[in-house]
Amino acid sequence: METTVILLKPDCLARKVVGEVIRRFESAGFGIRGAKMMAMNPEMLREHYAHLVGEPFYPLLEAFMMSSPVIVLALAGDGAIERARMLVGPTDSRKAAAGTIRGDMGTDNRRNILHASDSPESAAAEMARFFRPDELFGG
Ligand code: IDP
Ligand code: MG
Repeated sequence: METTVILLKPDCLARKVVGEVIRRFESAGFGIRGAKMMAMNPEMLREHYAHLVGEPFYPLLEAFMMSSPVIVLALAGDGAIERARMLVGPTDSRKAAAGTIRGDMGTDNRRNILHASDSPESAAAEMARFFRPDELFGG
């Protein structure tokens, strides 16, 4: 069993598709190990999106991610990290296939509904970044 970290972004909450996104993961066999609502701040985002801090679009990304609270999930399953990325689809919602979460619910390459860890290393770092040990169950 592996655990991946999902962030339900402000557009997910604004579009009221939180339940639908969680339903898709549950239907695919994922189990919930941790869940909470939290407000992002610039320091946390600079760490989480360290690979993008120098991009011209970074200020808009930061503003978007702070435009409302997000919901952080730790989801467990066999091959959870890669399987979640498959369910989520590519970064640009406009290029994501129908049937993927971003393809069905996202808007563009910034407003794309959710984040999913992209490797075992980032999943471990994100679990430590967003959850205290006593906020993670099972696994
Ligand atoms: P990912 O979320 O598919 O892993 P990353 O390249 O890690 O994609 O980018 C993180 C987030 O930054 C994206 O989900 C999206 O919200 C935003 N982003 C990425 N590339 C662009 C871009 O070219 N323009 C605007 N926002 C972007
Ligand atoms: Mg990424």
